[in-house]
Amino acid sequence: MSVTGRKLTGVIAAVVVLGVLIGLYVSSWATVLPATIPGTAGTATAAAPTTNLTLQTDAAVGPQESPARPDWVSYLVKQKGRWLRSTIYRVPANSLVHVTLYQFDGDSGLRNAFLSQVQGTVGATMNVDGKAINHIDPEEASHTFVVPQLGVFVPLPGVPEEAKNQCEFGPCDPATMAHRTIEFTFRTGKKGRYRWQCFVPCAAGTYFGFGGPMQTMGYMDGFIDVV
Ligand SMILES: [Cu+2]
Repeated sequence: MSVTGRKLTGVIAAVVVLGVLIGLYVSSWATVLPATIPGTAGTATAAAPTTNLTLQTDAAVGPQESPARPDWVSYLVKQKGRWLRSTIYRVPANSLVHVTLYQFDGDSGLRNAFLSQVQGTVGATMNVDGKAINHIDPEEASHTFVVPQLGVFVPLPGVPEEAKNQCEFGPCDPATMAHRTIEFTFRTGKKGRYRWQCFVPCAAGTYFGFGGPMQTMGYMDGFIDVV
């Protein structure tokens, strides 16, 4: 084989190896999914059976739930008294889902003010710290809980900067740390997998705030498995 031929073979081999490595990286990134967490049975109403979901949002998820990315912003879900980092929830079809969400993060503001309106929840309303409201100030938004296919849009107001006992990293404790409590109920329809996500550019230090935890499954977006 000529020198050129050998060089060419070497380059082709290197390109193939690199391609395989990139493929493996992308497939592992795309398939490492958090565990599916079932909602817990709530009190059924006359309208439909009810499932409860208890969530929190943290400015930094902390080393316990994300050893590789402890400083990423994240949602956590409560299961059997413990906070876990998962954004995949299982709830029954044609039922009501009652969400209690403890918001520990400060505000980043919404880029699209339209999303500061509560939509698609029962009564088109949410409860913030015990008060029923149907919108927030767009600048006040810390995160959103949005299920586009179900038309559910819930903006989450942030914790004021001057609040005492701010949570540094998750899991945060609603009994002792500054937070907002947001409650709302939405109706599921037919069976299927529904994407949900945050729309606030909350990923500090990333491009336009939409990188890292905003585009990695298990932090600021996930699925609702309606079964
Ligand atoms: Cu967010």
